[in-house]
Amino acid sequence: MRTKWYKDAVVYQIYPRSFCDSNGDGFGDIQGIISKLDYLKDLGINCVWLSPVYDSPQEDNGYDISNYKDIYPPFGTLKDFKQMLDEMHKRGIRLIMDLVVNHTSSQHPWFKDAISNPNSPYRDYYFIQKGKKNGKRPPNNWTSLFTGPAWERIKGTDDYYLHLFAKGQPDLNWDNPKVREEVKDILRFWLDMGVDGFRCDVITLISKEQPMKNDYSLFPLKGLNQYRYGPHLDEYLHELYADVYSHYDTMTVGETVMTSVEQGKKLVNENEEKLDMIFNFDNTDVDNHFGVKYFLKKFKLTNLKKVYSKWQHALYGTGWNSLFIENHDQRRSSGRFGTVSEGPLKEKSAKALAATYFLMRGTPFIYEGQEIGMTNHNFKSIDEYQDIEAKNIYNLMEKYKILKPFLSKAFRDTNRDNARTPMQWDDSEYAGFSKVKPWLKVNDNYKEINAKKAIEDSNSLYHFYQKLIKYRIGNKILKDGEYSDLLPNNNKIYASKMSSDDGEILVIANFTSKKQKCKLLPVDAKYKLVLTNEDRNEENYLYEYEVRVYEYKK
Ligand code: TEU
Repeated sequence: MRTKWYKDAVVYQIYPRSFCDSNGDGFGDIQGIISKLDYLKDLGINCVWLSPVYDSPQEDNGYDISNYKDIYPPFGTLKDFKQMLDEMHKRGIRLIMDLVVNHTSSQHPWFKDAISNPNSPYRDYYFIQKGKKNGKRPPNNWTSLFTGPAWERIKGTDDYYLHLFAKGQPDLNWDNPKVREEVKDILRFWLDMGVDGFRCDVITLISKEQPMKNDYSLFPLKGLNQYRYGPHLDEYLHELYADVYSHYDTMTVGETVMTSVEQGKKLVNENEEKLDMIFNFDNTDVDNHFGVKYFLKKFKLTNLKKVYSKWQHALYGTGWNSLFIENHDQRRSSGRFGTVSEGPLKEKSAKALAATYFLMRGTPFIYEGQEIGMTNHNFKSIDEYQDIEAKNIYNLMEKYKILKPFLSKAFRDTNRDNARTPMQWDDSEYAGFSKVKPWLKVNDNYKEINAKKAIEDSNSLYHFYQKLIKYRIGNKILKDGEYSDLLPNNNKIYASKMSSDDGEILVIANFTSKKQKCKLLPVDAKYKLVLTNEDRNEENYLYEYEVRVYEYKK
């Protein structure tokens, strides 16, 4: 039944409100996605991860769901959705949806009933507790991942409800078996329609230690240790697998924030039947302190190598990796991870990064616009931001002005709207995303950076990705091979080897804007050069940001 097709997948993430607007309301939609499926087919990907399109008040851009079995009208209808799914399948593209079930929207009928009716059967779907001091204080000191207390008082009562994210995102109580049955019912609804799997939002937070106690640690995110890998997490994930996933040919990828490698190993161990792979954020945390994105630190290539090695070795032979450098919560990779975001080496450096993260054991993911080198947006004022997290941080800086000097740069560089600006399709007004002013400002550089231009230029990053994808899909050495870091202490050159019974693949990349001598060069004559971003070739040197991919087939 389960073919593990995901091991030969390259996944493209669509953030639907920013991808393509077909009906001229400035907001992306499903028909817009359908109109771009040939673009995706040409790029070569064979799976799409679609960020949430369910009905939602959109307080957190759809990560707050009010009806799990319907579509938010500005995106289209269920009929549009089915048409999109069919059109994808016709093109050999699978579809995984975003599953957001750590919390619902506060507009979900369950929650509305739970807070308005003291005898509601839905009260136990959530965490609703009496406040302390006759309701003046919340039940404990936990804080929200979006800043401020994690408890909100229910109007007119002494009760509070838990929300680890926004106020409009009350957490579901997974200890209630009825909640788990509801989730299974949602999963079956979409799988029976033909959907191929799920990206499971903050799935490692679903089990909360009981009772939920005050957290006296120094870490600013209070409560974290009581829910980041809660006591029943393994059990609940296996239950979903046994009751639902095992009956379909699915793929699941769990978003696992602040997860250790030991925990990761347990989550994706193929014998334990929970998740097929996870997104851990060790790679995107290499340029911050303590996993907090606002505490920026200088990037070092050796730190990134350590993360790659750690996860590649940990999961070898037992579980599968996800490989990614961008998503809708991260800033753009252009200018990050040792690359440059401007000037003549911009695309070349992006190609070097692309080849390094793609050619390991795992399923590669590409976030919309990454393939054409879209960049962070230099927003000029807070009015230009839309993201709830960005606004909350901004308000925090306004309230505590003392934080401003520390946080301003991090706020500008790391806020999530950087990745959410409309997809740049061409050089017409609004970048071909829409005919009218979009919901979020288009990046000013759309005339230079857009898909049309990228397709026309045979040397573009887009065409490099096309080659990489083609090379990756079905490649047995990458699928079964073991990773090794050939230069772990070198801060300028990245060099890795994948080896399996079928052969070897070497990736050697210069991560500086200067020519570098490389002791691994020239490579043995048994290796054939299969991909590079450089026309020139020097025996012992790599040109600036040059990457070479060599293959030896046994
Ligand atoms: O994000 C999980 C998460 O922990 C976020 O706080 C993320 O780490 C942060 O935004 C980085 O700045 C998921 C979704 O991907 C995100 O879009 C949602 O806002 C969040 O869950 C709540 O559903």
